[in-house]
Amino acid sequence: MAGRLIVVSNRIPEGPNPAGGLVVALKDAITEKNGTWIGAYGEPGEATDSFDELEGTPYRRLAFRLTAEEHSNYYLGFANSVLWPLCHRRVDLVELQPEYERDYLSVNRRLAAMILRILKPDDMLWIHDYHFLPLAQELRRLGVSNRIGFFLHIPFPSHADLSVLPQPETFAGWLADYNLVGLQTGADVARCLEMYRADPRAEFLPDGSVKFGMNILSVRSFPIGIDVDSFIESASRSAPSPFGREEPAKYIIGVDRLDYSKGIPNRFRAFGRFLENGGAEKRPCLVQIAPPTRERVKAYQDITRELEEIAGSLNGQFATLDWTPIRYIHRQIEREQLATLYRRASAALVTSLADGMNLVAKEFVAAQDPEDPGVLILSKFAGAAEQLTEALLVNPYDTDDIASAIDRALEMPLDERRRRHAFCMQAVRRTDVSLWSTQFLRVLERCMPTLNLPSSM
Ligand code: ADQ
Repeated sequence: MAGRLIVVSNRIPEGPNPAGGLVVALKDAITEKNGTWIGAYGEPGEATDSFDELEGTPYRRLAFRLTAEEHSNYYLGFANSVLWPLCHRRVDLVELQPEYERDYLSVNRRLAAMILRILKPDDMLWIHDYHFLPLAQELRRLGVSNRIGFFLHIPFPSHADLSVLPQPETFAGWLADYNLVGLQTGADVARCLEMYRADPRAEFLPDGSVKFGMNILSVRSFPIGIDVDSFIESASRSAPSPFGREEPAKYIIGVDRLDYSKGIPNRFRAFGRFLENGGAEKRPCLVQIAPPTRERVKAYQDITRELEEIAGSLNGQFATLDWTPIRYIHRQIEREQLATLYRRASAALVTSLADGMNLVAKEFVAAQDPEDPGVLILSKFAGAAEQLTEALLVNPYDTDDIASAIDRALEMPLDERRRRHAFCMQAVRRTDVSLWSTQFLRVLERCMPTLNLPSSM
């Protein structure tokens, strides 16, 4: 491919070596293709109409700033109080406010105009996530016919949930101006195609792509993964215990952003049930690492309080002088420490109520000692369950199901642990993050180019 690669994501990678998964996934591709990364940066301030160029990376970084109002309405509002709950089956938490959608559209429009000024005819664009669903439509309105790919990191909403939006049909229109829409799983692709099947404007072509107006859209799954070798390397270094002298004899690990979609209260309750059912005699500890996010959104304040209450009450009920059942750490920790924590754990609990993929599940598998691996307990509603079918799959809404999986994980014989781990490890390798980005870009390059006419004015 001759053209450059332009990546757009919510936050621009900060500093020369940020550890985030997306940066690791795209750093090589973007550096090789003389690429540019576009994203928001800094604190809200003056609106910018042209990009600020940031120095210090092998690829070009162009940053834009949101105003305080845009941050409230576009980011905390439409993106995180409408689209996030909608895509995570929490329509009860959707907050519809006209100014949210207004600013969501205007930020995307402004960004499209800024991108137009730096775009060359053979550049390829890769847009990431729900913050930018209408970006291709805005670019097409400006006459852009470059190939544009989109990847949705979170679950694709069901047709029924979409009807919560005041104009549900806009969703199909937004996506229809991309050439390729990448989703995490086969189930996401099925929901997306169900949306187009119900839309009279869409027509299915024999190869399964969707014709919508003048555009032809491909919808495919590209399950995201981790940088497997570097994670194995971090985990197998003989690092000192992150607990110092306070390491529990046996512990189960949970690592999540503090988000209601991750099912952490259900996990705590199930751990309580396991303790009640006789598990307390084994004195295991649940180590939960959950840094806060989106603290200005009420649903996030509510879950923070709820978790503190459950953890406090279970510790009150079961703790002894030398054993605290739940250790709840409310902050970010270093990646190296995280790898060591995973490796020393007897099991991991991933109990998302809905989750695009869940990289913690893959990190935990990669971090294990294959000779004596820990057991992954995984929600069947996390995208990762489509690949990690030999994890102990649980229904996160069923407290008893999770409680008995905890018991089973802690009692599992070594040969069964090895067998399940080897299977999961193969799946983790098959979805290594470098393959993920290479495959997406290869398919995007082969997509039919767009005629220079917007499909949905
Ligand atoms: P997230 O919802 O952020 O991502 P996840 O896939 O689990 O969820 O990734 C979280 C990352 O943050 C992991 O790499 C994890 O190690 C790290 N992390 C979490 N808590 C941490 C802590 N306390 N300290 C340090 N690191 C921590 C969204 C979607 C997911 C999808 C990803 C990638 O919601 O479903 O898998 O994007 O597409």
